[in-house]
Amino acid sequence: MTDTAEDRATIAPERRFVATALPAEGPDGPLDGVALVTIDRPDALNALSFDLLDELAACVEALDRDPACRAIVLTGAGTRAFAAGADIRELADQTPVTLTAGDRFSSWDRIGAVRTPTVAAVRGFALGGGCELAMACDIIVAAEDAEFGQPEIRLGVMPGAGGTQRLTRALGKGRAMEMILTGRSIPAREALAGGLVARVVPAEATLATALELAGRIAAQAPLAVVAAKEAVKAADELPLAAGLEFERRSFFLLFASDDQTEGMAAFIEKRAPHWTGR
Ligand code: CO8
Repeated sequence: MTDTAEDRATIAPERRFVATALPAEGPDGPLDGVALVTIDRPDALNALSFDLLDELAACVEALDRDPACRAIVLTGAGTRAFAAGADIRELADQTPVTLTAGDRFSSWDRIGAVRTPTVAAVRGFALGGGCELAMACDIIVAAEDAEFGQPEIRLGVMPGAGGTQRLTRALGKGRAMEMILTGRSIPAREALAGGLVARVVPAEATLATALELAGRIAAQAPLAVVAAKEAVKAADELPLAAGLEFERRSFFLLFASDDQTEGMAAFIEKRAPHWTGR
């Protein structure tokens, strides 16, 4: 019998492909509120097997439930790849029936539903499912040697975990079409110019930069961070008028929080705010 996504999450298989640290270790010691999640399959360029994705989804969901975690950095082990795509050996034997009955793509929905801000630290290849995973994160920090692409067309298929939608939203139709229809990947600088990534840094500085960025997010008022992330995400889904309405309601709601009172009082009293997340 095929186990469901829920079973797989609750049974919590032993960690095989994903390592988690909370708090993450920064250059100057532990980073309060920041978790580091590392995809650890470097011998296959961190290719995303179904089991790996289930494990990743279970990890980020557990962190999302943990109040001690206020930002998540996702990276790939080694220096060569964030992730070189879905596991082609595993995909090769699939049929429409196994893909439908197995419901293994539900892990993508679980990863995309995380409320805690996520920062992808990308070195090397972010291809196919790897590019889709980076794009499912809120912010991408790319190494100068990073390469983003959707090469599925060269395998006789097409992106299946968000590539046609998120790349188009990030880079516009023309560039997304070119990349998806030819399989051409783009270097980090081109991804930066197009707005796909937020920062390009020297390769050795990638993880430290992502952790530092996550640390700055983790230091903000927690409720405001979650509400702001939700509103920015809504910009992809809603027409402008509905998005503006959603933003305004979220803004008004934050005036019920202790952190709004504290943040504004701290500004007026010229002191640092102390957030309680209430
Ligand atoms: N799947 C499985 N194994 C892989 C993958 C992959 N995607 N990528 C690399 N590997 C393995 C190689 O087979 C090799 O293993 P071994 O040493 O046992 O032969 C090892 O990693 C090292 O790779 P290479 O020897 O190929 O390294 P190179 O430096 O020569 O080349 C490349 C690096 C260019 C990145 C090359 O490995 C490559 O082209 N990889 C495949 C890239 C690709 O096509 N990605 C898209 C995959 S399809 C996809 O992502 C669909 C997503 C759909 C949704 C997700 C569903 C789960």
